[in-house]
Amino acid sequence: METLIWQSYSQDEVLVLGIINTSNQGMINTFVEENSITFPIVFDPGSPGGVQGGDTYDLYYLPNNGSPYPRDFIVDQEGVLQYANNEIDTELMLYILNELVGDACSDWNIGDVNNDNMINVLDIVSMVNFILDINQPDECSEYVSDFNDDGLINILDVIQLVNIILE
Ligand SMILES: [Ca+2]
Ligand SMILES: [Ca+2]
Repeated sequence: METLIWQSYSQDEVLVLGIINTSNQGMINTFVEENSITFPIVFDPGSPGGVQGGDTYDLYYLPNNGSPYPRDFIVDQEGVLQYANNEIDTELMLYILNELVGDACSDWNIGDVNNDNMINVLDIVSMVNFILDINQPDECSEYVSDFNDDGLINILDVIQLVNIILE
């Protein structure tokens, strides 16, 4: 959770929040320290102060036969619950997160830098402006400009765009 999710996404894309339902600050500190946790931990109001219970815990309770922990949930950008599990399945969580985060540019097409549904000389101009630092690309124009997917926008990408226009 800490390294694979919290540290691998930017914080304006994915927020990891730990909800803890004990009021024992010493226990919280030990857990945070032992697991090197840096994501925010919030207290569950309504917790009687033991190790179970609390308003959020009760609302999101999932019965299982083993430990009462963990409860993992993913809430999407619209506030809709997309994932709920009472065992750790990081691989599935990453898959869902990638689907949710990746969706932002899903209606953009590679090469259509200004997203007007046409690939033409205007897209070349936009791309060259990024390269010359005249304009800064937003996340999606950056994504559709990087033809060879090397994380850079440069002349190699312009050449591929020109080739597409000339085809
Ligand atoms: Ca265009
Ligand atoms: Ca590139």
